[in-house]
Order: sequence, then C-alpha cells, then structure tokens
Amino acid sequence: MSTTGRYTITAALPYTNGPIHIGHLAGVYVPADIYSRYLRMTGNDVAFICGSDEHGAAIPMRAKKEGVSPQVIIDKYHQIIKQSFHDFGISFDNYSRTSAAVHHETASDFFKKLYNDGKFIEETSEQLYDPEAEQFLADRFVIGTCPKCGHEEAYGDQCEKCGSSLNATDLINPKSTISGSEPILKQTKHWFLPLDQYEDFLKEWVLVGHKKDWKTNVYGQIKSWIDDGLRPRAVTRDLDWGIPVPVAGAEGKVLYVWFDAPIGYISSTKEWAEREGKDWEPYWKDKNTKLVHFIGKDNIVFHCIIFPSMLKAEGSYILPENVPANEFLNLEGNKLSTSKNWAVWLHEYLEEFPDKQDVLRYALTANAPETKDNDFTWKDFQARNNNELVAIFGNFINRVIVLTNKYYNGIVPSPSTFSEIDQKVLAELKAYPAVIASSIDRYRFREASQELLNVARLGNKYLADEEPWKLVKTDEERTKTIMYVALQIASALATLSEPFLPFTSTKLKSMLNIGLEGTVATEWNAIATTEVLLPSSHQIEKGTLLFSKIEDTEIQKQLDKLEATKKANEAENKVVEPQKETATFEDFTKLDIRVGTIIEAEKMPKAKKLLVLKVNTGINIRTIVSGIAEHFSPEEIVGKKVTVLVNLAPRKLRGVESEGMILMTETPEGKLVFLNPDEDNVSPGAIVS
Ligand code: B3M
Ligand code: ZN
Repeated sequence: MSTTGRYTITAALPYTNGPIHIGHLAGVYVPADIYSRYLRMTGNDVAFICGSDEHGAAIPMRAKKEGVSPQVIIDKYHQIIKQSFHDFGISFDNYSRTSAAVHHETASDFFKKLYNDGKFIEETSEQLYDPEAEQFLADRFVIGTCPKCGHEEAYGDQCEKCGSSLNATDLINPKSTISGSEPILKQTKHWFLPLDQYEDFLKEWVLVGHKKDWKTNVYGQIKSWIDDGLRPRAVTRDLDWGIPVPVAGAEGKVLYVWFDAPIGYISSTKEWAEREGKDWEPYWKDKNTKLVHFIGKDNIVFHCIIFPSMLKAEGSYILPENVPANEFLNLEGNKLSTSKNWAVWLHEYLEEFPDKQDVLRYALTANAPETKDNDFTWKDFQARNNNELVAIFGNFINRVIVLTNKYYNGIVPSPSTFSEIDQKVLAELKAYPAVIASSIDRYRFREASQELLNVARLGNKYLADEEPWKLVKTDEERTKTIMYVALQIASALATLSEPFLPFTSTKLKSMLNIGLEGTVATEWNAIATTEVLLPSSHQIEKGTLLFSKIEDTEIQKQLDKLEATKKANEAENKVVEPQKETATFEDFTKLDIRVGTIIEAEKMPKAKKLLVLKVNTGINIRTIVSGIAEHFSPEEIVGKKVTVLVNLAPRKLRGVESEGMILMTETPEGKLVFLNPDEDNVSPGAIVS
C-alpha cells in the first residue's frame, strides 16, 4: 500500500473543439479519478488537476465549420465538457481553462524564462504557406503522407496512424486543410527547443531510470523516438489564435499549443491553490511530490519527451513520476471518431441512462484499454451491468439490507462466537484493501475493479453457504452472527467501491447510515485495521436497489442508433458514378420501355435474391426474374405499377426464362425502389420516352 505523501495528478486537457465521449473517459479520466480518489482515501495530499485546452489549430477550424468565432466554440464546449466531468463524478480539485488570465501569464513567463536563459534556437526557415488563405500551415492546417508509415492523412505535427511526431515540412504531398491547395514555401522566424540537446538527459531519466516501473507500451514508444534521434522542435506558430509570443519581433506569432497546454497543468494548480489558500509550488517543485500524468497514447511524446525537456530547461520543476498512458478504445469494432460521429457522447448517454453513471464507469474500467486497444460493445456493457453489478454486487447488498430490516428492524445484531468460516471470511475481507490497492498502485484498474467485485462475490457466497433465511427459523443466535458478518462485508464494500463507483458508494453509505461524523470506520485502511466496521445496534435504513437490469430493447436502441450513423456516413461517402459515354437518339429509341403492373410474385426456390414476377406489360403477361427479394416480400409488390424494359433479349436465370427488366434505383441507405409513374391513370403498355 502506498505511504502517504503529496501527489499532483493531471489528466490530459481536452480540446474544446467538441464534446467528450467514452474513449476519453475510459482512457484518461476514469482511471485518473479512481487513482485520485483512492489516494485521498488513503490519507494522501492530492491535487487532481485538469482544464480545457482552448488553443491550437483545432479550435479555429471548428469555429469555421460552425460559422462562429473561436471564442464561441471554446465557451460552448468548455461548459459541455466541464458538465460531463461533473456528471460522471470525476473529482478534479480544479478544472481550469487555458484561456484564463493565470494561464496566459504562466505560459508567457515560462517562455520568457527559457528565452532569457538562452534555451531556444531562433531560426528563420522555409515553412509551408497557403497562398490562397494567406496563412502559414502547421499542425492540423495541413495534411499529407506520413514519411514514416505512408498514412495519407497525417497532420503537420503528428501522424495519428503510427504516432510519429512530425514537422509540417516532413509531409509528402502536403495539402492545406483550409483551402485544399498545395502549399508553397515561405520564410518565417520561429523559436525552437533543441530536443537533440536533451537526449542524454532523457535517456538517463526514462530509459535507465524508469525501465522497470513504466508501462511497456509507454516505455517502448519513448525508446523508439529517442533511438530515431530527436530534432529541434518549433514552439511558436504563425497563427492568430493562441498566446502571443511574449518577446519583441514576434508580432502575429503565438505559442505552439503543445508548448502552452502542459503548462496548463501548472496554471490550473495555481488557480486551485489561490482559491484554497495554499502554496502551489510544493506541488510542482518539491522533490517529494509525485507527479503523475494520465493521458492517451497519442499524447506520449508530448508528456514524456517535450514537456519534461521544457521542465528540465526551466530548471526548478520536478519531472513526472509516471505516465500511465492508455491505448485506444474502439466502439463496436470501429475507431471512435468525432468527425464521423462514431462515438457514445457522454451528454447523450446520460439522456438515455440518467442514473447509470457508475455502470458506464464500471464497464469502461472492467474493459479498459490498458495494454492494448479494446472494443466497447453495448452487449458487453449490458452484460457487465446485468451479470456483475446487478447479479453480484446489487444482489448481495439487497439481501443484506432486506434481511436486516426484516429480522431486526434495521438494527445491526450482536454476534455470538464466530465460526471458523466466519473468521476466514472476515480475514479475507481485511485483506482486500491491500489487494485492490496493489492493483491501483500499479495502474491496473481493470484488475482492481475485478477485485472489488470479488468482495461482493465473497459476500454472496457466504450468504449462499450459510443460508440465514433457513436458519432464522431454527437458530436465532447463529443467524444474528451471520447477518453481522454480512453487514461488515457490506460496509467494507461501501468504502472500497468509492473510487470506482462513487455514486453507488454514496447511496450504499446512506443505506447503511454510515460515513457521518466518525461513528463508523469508512477509511480505506480502517477496513484492515478496525475490528468492527459496523457496530451492533447501529441502525441502517430501508434501502433501495443499487442497480437495475438493462433490457435488450434498450441495447437494441443504441445499436440502431449506431447503425443509422453508419448508413448516414456511407451515404455521405458515396461517390457519384461518372457519366457514361454518349448514346445517340437512335441508341435510345432502340430501348422499349413501358409501364407494367406486377400481377403475381413468388420467391425463386433456393435463391436469396430473386423473385419470379408475372408482369402485365400491356403487350402481354410475361415472366420477369428480378433481383429484389432482399428488398421486397412478394405480397407487398403485387399490384404495383413499375417501369419495364420490355425488349431486353430474354435470358435464363436459374432455369427460368426472364423476358425483360424492371427498372429500379437505390436510396442512400442502399434500399432498392421502383421507378413508378406518379400518375394513377397510366395503364400497362404506356410507352416511356
Ligand atoms: N488537448 C490533446 C488531446 O486532447 C490535448 C491534450 C493536452 S494535455 C496537456 O488529445
Ligand atoms: Zn505515420
């Protein structure tokens, strides 16, 4: 178990260019929250820090798309994101924003210090420029082919496919994302942080110093960057959105977003300290403080190479103790994507499942992408809820609460002698805080969440084996002891679940009537050290169900929603077929197209796609085989008026001769539809010309 100390825990600052989804929650905010809550509960001094990242190219781009100013965008999404975090119980000590004055000042001062200490290289070089938009192109303003992996949509600062960190001029076939035009090269002055000069420091600090204790996915990425050789990196940009470069001769230039954003952790800490009447500096400068960054894997280079080099260059800051970056979460087999709307948005989830914040927290933790990319499926979500939270956790608590109320009017009974089994169960219970803590200390939150569930399993098994509901008729004393033991387990669960399921923990504590004014032990470590967690004659409440079953129909609704998104995306991406070569009027008049009526329809045996139709063409009644069986049932098309190419050379399909072709078209969703005359009094045989 961790010894008490001071922790500065940061969670990646989300860009305010859109709302947040389950991928953000699973990868960064839930694990960071579990970690922070647990550390607080074990008596540590914790500053859990976050805020909105409101600079960078992504913001003006979104603004342009929505036709509003960047300020409108950051205000809008800052509010939505902040609300989502609050709604999901993410217990930040401070949630700031990089547009705050304290941040502008802190970031400017940081830059000036490095500038004055001669830590930057000042260089005029040729950079990509969009002559149409009259703007330099960097970061997300330019895409092109990644020189490392060949991905065709790499950004000017990073390839999201292979994770390489890039300079815009590295891109092959660069294209402006503003105008689509091909950029030209134009001279401009920038300040560079010479990362190559920090190679030795980084090697010593990470590659040697943290070989054993950092996650292998994180360590591996850092090593490959360092092995590739580091190059000077521009920390300024020619942009009109961001923090102005605070030195003379830098008009029209701002700090690179990845220079200012991590400093946002520091300014947010300052804002918090100011409000709480604390000193911020020990949280960033005292060697005994542990700094931990929670991020997704695409942010590793910035937190493990660039920001530490900045901190090192500044000289007075501590370095991160760990950066437990997660891999990515997919959704139903596909990459989460804001632009494709392939996501479960947190604010939308809450509309559908208003009291199920903990269910999502739990499902995302139990299936967290800790060591590899993982898939979120609605079926798994349902199973986690129904088979684990409802059937195990909720079921145990419900039995304990109901029976205690039924047998003892809600008063915790006095135990008599503990049997061997009781003693074993109580000893096992006392071991859990350390077991769960050990998983959390190693950033294994999935494992920790399963150990939490094992506490409920322990309780369920105990009740099932001891069967107090049978004994109550024959052995009152023994029943009291059993219920007393079960109540101790319930009480421990109320505490141990807090980091994972904060809403459930609060509910359970109020059901057990604990957590108020020190009458009952509710600290993490007390579970192991205190003899009695819930004393005899303590009054509990009646209680309600902690969790409720999620029905198939609710899950189907979510799946349908995703299916509709998929269809809409497909429709949007559908390419318009180029026009065919010219047909002369004579060519056209060769085709005899008539109105016909379908008078009979039946399935072609053993052919999934084919219907055999009898069609009145006005000329005669003939057989036409049509590939529409997956779109129409025979019954629904009898009587339909259709358009028929009647002089198509007959051909045999599955042994049936087809004399003509029904003309069809397709909806964006891929459903076939008939071309039928929109006048009722058009009769079979009418010529289409
Ligand atoms: N806003 C990137 C992101 O959302 C960025 C994180 C900043 S952390 C200092 O992926
Ligand atoms: Zn790449």
